[in-house]
Amino acid sequence: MNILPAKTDTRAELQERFHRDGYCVDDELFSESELQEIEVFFEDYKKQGGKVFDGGSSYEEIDATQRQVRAMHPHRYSQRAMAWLTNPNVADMLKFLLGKPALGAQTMYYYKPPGAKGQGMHQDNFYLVATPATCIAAWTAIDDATLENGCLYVVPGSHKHAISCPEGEKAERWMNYGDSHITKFPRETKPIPVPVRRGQTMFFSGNLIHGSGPNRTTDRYRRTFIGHYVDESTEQLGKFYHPVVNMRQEVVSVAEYAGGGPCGDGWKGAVH
Ligand SMILES: O=C(O)CCC(=O)C(=O)O
Repeated sequence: MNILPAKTDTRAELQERFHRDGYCVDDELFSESELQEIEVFFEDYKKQGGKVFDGGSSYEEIDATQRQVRAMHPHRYSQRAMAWLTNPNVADMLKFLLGKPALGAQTMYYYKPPGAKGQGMHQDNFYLVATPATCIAAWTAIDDATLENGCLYVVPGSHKHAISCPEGEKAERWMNYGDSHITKFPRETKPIPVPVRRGQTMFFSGNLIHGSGPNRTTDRYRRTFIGHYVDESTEQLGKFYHPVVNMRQEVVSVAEYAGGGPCGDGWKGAVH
């Protein structure tokens, strides 16, 4: 049985943890009625085969055989998803953690149904290639996320490591969590699970090594609304993450990443 964390930490403690470990978990940034709205919206979206937005479908089946499904970039098609990306409480916490206003770059919704496999261990900024500062995620649980239904795992402190670039063909399977291009895990620090309650938001650095466990239950989804952000000083960002918006929902100009970073000129980022 998982013990889920209760709300106890001050903002200053969360900030300290974020800088020390690369992540922290905050509570109640979304109201219960907003959580219900998100839940209903994405259930409807799934029922309609991802065709409920103006602008077309963005419902993505990552791996049909593993029942791993997610919606990609819903904020581009829905004003409501844009409002969740720019939620004032999330924006305020991001500004507190980053020391600068945040810009929104990506939204996703993971359904993670019973039987879904996990997400391979990775660092988000390998994909977003935000420079000079790394990206940050705000990952909000719509269901309690536990060891049984596939909560996130993180390597605390790994945000202080550089981005790991793929080395050769061999991808390591890390436990049951799917393929990962990261072949050299910082072995001195083991990944740890981060169970969270419905409505808690986990913030984590774009350099933090993280993934998620499989959903081993037969009857519980592990749904999550995720926003990926960069800070206002960002000069370049991978081409899959434009347009970029500020927290007033205005499009702001950020150049497309031109290559030449830690993984070489050929690497221009990817859909994450
Ligand atoms: O929710 C998951 O299982 C993985 C999410 C993730 O890797 C991310 O948001 O960067």
